[in-house]
Amino acid sequence: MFFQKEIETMNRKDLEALQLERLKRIVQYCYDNVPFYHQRLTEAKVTADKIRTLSDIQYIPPTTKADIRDTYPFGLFAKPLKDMVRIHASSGTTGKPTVVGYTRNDLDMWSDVVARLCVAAGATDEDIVQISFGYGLFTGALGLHYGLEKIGATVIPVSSGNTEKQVMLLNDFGVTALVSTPSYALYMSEVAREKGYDVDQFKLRLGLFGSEGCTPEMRSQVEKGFHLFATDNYGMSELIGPGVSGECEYRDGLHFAEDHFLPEVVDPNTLEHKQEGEIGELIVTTLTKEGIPLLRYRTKDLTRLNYSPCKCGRTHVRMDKVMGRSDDMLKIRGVNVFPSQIESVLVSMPQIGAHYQLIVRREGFSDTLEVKVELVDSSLLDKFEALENLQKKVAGNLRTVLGIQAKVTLCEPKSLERFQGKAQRIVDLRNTGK
Ligand code: DLL
Repeated sequence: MFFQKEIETMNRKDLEALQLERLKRIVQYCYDNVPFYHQRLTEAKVTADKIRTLSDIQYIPPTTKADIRDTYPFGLFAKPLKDMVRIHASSGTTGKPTVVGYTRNDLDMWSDVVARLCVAAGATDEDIVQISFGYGLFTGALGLHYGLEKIGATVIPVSSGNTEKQVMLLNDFGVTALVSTPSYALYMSEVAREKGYDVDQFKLRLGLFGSEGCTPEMRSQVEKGFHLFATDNYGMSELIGPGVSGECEYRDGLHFAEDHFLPEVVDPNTLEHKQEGEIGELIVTTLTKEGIPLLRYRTKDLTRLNYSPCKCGRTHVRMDKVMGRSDDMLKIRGVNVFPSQIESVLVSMPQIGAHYQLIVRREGFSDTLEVKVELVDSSLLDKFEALENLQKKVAGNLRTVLGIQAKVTLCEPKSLERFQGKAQRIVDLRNTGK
């Protein structure tokens, strides 16, 4: 099923011609309407008419999150506030948020691209969809909300929090599709069982999950939790919110909305283009956005692209599930460690649960990694030998995959923190003196 079949299955030659035309137009638009880009493009001696092929994009200087922050709050807006009909912002852990503005056309485009990914994932106008992302400045809830309304689904805007009530509504309203982070869905399924619900009786069949990474191992835990088909979609507030890419029923990569977002994958250090299939940092140019157009925005997300045709008939390039952020990568005693590698190891071991925490410390001149994970069976806590054996086994499996030794702490079931939005599993205590 398609939402906009003609565009989603357009042959690549026509798609690339459309992208080139839109790329030239957006470069001119940025030059004319955003003083920041006027200066950047002038300095780089790039003009719209110099862009003859899509690969000429490499001459455009990239834009970073710092560029948006430095012009806080509205400095990169290409339209006056009067033309903006919505403002969102990403919270950011430090300092000021990054602020984005949407014109009416932007909201239309946004709901179209979200509608596409929902239909690609299998949602229909028959679905009753609970949105358990937080409504507010975060783009997740309202983004999915309007896309799902556009396809005629029945939207229940519950927002995040109050997990017991979430579960009650899932049950009482016969919800068929759930929108949340995968980690929150997992937590909800635990609460459902704790509260004595018969999850087999739930009508849930589809998960539209996103906003955080999720390994295949974790995904199958989430699917078991609620007996649903879990799909992944990706986006970021600076680019639009959710809607940049999403999985179809074959779940073999996330289809990019390539007529609106032009992806590149580069080496994060040299910015040189990676070959198709090679992992690097995703850079995205918004081809049609009016409110805050971005040229070559550095997402810091690591992935790779696959241009081969998909069984579903969509021609738009697929990106791999995000394997991590370049700034989430932990450098421990000189070794690059991705939290997703740790997750794969932990979640595939039946004796331990799917929630975990990674604590990085500096001891003397050396970095240490502690992996805290919950036991499935708390009676093991009284069996010293079995506990020690399991601990060694987890540490051994981690060492095989990561190449470094980690301290493994086995905790009581349900003792680690649960998250209602993006899970924050890394606690980096280096440079904090703790
Ligand atoms: O998380 C937008 C979104 C909302 C996407 C709901 C999908 C569903 P931000 O809060 O700006 O926007 O965070 C963007 O989250 O750069 C990635 O690091 C991460 N991220 C988003 N989706 C995925 C995903 C929204 N499917 C940042 N897999 C991005 C892995 C994801 N990471």
